[in-house]
Amino acid sequence: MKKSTPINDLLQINNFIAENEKDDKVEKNSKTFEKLMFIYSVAMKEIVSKIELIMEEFKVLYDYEIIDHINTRIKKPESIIKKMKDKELKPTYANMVNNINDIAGIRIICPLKKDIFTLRNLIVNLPGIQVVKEKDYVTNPKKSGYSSYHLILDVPILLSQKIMYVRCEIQIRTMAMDFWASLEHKLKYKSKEGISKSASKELIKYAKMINKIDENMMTLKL
Ligand code: 0O2
Repeated sequence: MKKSTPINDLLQINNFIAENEKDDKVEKNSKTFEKLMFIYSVAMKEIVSKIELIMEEFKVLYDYEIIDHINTRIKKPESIIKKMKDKELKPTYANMVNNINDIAGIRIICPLKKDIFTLRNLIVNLPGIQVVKEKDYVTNPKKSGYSSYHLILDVPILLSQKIMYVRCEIQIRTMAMDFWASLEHKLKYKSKEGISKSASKELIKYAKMINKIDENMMTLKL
């Protein structure tokens, strides 16, 4: 009888980049890029299915909608290259897989601020998940007013009986935080000069108002 392959071998994402290609410039039409994006999308689906299970569990067992909705995206090649440039890195395959943490991006939108922390605790304790980095912009918003909880995770996926850890970014925020971040993001990218000083000031003011609303919403019984 044929012996089954053990699942304890680890596969590295770097294995999918040929040795002589590691320092090559990222080329969006290459087979290598296609393979890497496939791996990121598998990891993204894997973690999303686990989060959806948490969502269903809360709905069915506790009659509570802890998640309003989940958005996912694979970062566009142009944005990956721009981010490497902003980080003053050469746009190579090796730099891409080693330094860009949000190629697979998941955004969880929940009703209340307290849901963010409940979800954070459940996600970091999921079996197999490795936490690389956390940024709590909910407790400490960014200077811009931006508020969200960021988790950088290594998510295990199974490929041909081998486990590979793939980096994903999860952003968790309330509906109100998402409203602010989406509009601010649009404003930022609309003009080359970015947001004017006076608009920035207004946005900081609105972020504070939104934080107040999020706090007050928690006093209502949902
Ligand atoms: P996009 O287009 O949303 O993908 P890291 O390398 O992971 O340690 P990183 O990614 O440089 O750190 O920084 P950070 O602060 O964790 O931000 C990552 C993402 O958070 C951004 O991705 C945005 O999605 C969001 N974000 C951060 N700051 C702001 C802000 O001031 N306003 C808004 N609207 N979003 C913000 P990208 O790649 O910049 O953009």
